[in-house]
Amino acid sequence: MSPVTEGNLDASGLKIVIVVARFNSFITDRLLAGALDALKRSGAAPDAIEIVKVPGAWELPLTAKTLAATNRYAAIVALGAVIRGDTPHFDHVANQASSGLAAVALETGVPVAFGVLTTNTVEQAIDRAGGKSGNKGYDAAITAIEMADLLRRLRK
Ligand code: INI
Repeated sequence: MSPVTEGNLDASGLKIVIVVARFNSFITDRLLAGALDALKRSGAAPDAIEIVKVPGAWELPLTAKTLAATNRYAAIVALGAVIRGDTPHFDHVANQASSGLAAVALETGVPVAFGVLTTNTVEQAIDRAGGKSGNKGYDAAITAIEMADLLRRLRK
């Protein structure tokens, strides 16, 4: 049997920072609640979780990069809600957030979980922020915990 390495879901001892956009806060507040619920259920100590708020999803990558550079965090959870309007603005913000956050993880080696909703409608966002399609903030936080532990194991 070949050896398999994977991260576990124990957040005890992990310092995690959540960066959350205020834009569409009626959605991102729910994503934040989901992320905090996941971290607490996974054993994170309350004082091991930090929250940083930014104006919108556009600001997430630079903020995540700044936080990653401090070397204080095992993982970053990025939360936002980009909802399509009638202009191409959506595409610019959504692309900046997704490609920027991916770049931060690759450039810094700190895992960045992508909890940014990019939806066509408000209803789709509500469904994914604690509605019928779950809570993507919760899911992102679980992924952050697993990746933090996986990278710790791989670097040993
Ligand atoms: N920011 C979001 O987080 N979601 C959006 O849907 C959104 N739209 O559609 O405009 C949005 N725009 C603001 C953007 O993130 C920046 O904060 C702003 O452009 C200033 O840099």
